[in-house]
Amino acid sequence: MPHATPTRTPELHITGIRSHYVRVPMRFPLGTSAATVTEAPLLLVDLETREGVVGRSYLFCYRDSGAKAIALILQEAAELIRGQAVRPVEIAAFLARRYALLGVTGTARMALAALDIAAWDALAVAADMPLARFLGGGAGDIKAYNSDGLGLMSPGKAAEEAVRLLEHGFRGVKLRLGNADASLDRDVAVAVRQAVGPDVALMVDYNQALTVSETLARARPLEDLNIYWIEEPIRHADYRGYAHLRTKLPCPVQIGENFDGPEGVHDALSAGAADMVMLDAARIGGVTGWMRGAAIAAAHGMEVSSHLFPEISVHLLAATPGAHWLEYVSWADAILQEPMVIERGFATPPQRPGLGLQWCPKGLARYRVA
Ligand code: SMN
Ligand code: MG
Repeated sequence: MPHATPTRTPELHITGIRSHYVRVPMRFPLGTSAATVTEAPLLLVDLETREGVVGRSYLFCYRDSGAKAIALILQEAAELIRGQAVRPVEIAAFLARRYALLGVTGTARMALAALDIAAWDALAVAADMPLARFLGGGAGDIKAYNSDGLGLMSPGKAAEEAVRLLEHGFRGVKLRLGNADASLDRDVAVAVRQAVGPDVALMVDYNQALTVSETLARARPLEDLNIYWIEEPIRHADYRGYAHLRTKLPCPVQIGENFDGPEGVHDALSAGAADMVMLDAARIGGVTGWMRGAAIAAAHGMEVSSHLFPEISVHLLAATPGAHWLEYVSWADAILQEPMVIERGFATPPQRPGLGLQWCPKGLARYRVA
């Protein structure tokens, strides 16, 4: 049989970026020790190319001002790379220099990450492959915990919500703690453990609310609750503090959603600051940053979980050695044509080309911020 001649995908070139800011009400409002979020400020990004391929990504921007600042930086960055070939590694290096004086951190980091993710999406779409496979990963099942809701709330409410969150077969939930009253933290954790039973993974997240000594004091009464991991109890970059806590706490220390680029993974792990890490596709620097961060984590033998953006993270975890848990949130459902599906508590990258993101016109019209 004659071989089919492979068709060569033409190189793509950037013509511009469009972003859409939407504020989507959350099914389960999220009260953390830092702030309460009731609407998800999402920035949806389209990277347009001369060849007609559109690459997409989206960001959760935490606050209204975050979305506005990121949109502004994205527009400026798009001007800087207009006409360039879609080569994410080269673009990342180019923009890192252009933004070095402002600082590639915070909102600037997130803007460049959105661009990077959209650029990788465009390449995978052009190659007609799911991003997971384009990155050399499989279609593997990734276990997912339900991270909707379970913010700071009363023990009764938390117990009720935890049970609802286990629908669709989830085998894990994450409870936010860091109440001013330490005994309330303990009561809520006990109520949730009782409600979900002994076999569900129960993570706790303090969002940097505590000091080292407060963490030790609050962890002691949780000892018999079989906590799966304790997340960000102290300031995110206090790696010495985390290294100390690891030797004293009865459960694994999880950090990483605030790693500022792959260098953050290196700094934290060489300081012995974590038992496991979770990468945030935006703060780690998009797909390019994630792959580097995942490689560093792999060199330390770490398990790698994801932070938010489940539709994007599922592809990245499928290409990550030591892939651990996907953090599932439903926040983007209302603006997606095909919202993420979790089956029996597992996530699988969709077989559509690229990330498989298509904006739902109705959702866009309804939740768009003028
Ligand atoms: C979190 C994420 C997004 C907004 C607030 C809090 C939290 C998590 O730290 O890990 O889910
Ligand atoms: Mg967290």
